[in-house]
Amino acid sequence: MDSIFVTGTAGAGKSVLASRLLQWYSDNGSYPVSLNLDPGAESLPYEPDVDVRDYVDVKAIMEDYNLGPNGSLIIASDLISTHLEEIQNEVNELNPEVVVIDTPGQIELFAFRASGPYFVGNFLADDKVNIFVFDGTLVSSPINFVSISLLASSVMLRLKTSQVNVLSKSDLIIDKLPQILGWASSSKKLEDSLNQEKEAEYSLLSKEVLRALTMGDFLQNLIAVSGLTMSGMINLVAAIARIVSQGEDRKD
Ligand SMILES: Nc1nc2c(ncn2[C@@H]2O[C@H](COP(=O)(O)OP(=O)(O)O)[C@@H](O)[C@H]2O)c(=O)[nH]1
Ligand SMILES: [Mg+2]
Repeated sequence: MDSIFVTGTAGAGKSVLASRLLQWYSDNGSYPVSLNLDPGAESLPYEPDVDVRDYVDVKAIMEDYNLGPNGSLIIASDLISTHLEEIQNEVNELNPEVVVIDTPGQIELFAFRASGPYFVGNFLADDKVNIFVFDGTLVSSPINFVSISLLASSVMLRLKTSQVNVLSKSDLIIDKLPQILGWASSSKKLEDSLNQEKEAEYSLLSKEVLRALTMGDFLQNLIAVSGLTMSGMINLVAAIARIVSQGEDRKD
């Protein structure tokens, strides 16, 4: 069994992408299982096979601890890893070839607190990959692009897994797509665009961040996908297959 975690900022399109991956794998003869790790999810675009909400109840935490929704979500996210064993058992019983794992809406609750990295590190699977979703509608300026690239790199350092970076909602940003993909593949192009920015201070800071990311070899290609049209899904699945061992089997 291989595991594919889907992470990214709130609203980036994680859940939609998870649903599309599940669909793609089952349409192509694999047996995928969905695992929802977002205790705050109100509705999901797929039917979770295994669901953290069966173990962690955000509304009950609000009442028990007299908390508002944000405080409750923090506790709920911290509780995820305490249910690792039960969740692992549920997944193992289904015996899938691949498990697609949707993560909490807010990336900071998952990647930057202890629970998420613990869960990722201790969840048992043959191979693990993290898909980090760049929200296509957030990265239209070079300064935003650098910020999200820094976040993607921090998440990779926190989760310590192989990572595939994805640009979501490509159907909404068709005109901008060549430029954004250009930034991802060439730090020179990104620097050129930063040089044209009017906000000199932000631009300078972004250039310093870009330099650090380039030196650390953190900049990765982006795979543009659309959850609406399914465009780019083949490229994404191929990139995942290059990382997880199951890719060898699927080529047969
Ligand atoms: N047009 C378009 N909308 C998308 C796409 N992916 C997600 N969305 C929309 O973006 C919003 C947030 O998506 P969701 O998957 O719930 O984000 P999450 O918070 O990262 O799980 C929803 O309204 C989705 O319908 C996409 O590829 N194209
Ligand atoms: Mg979601």
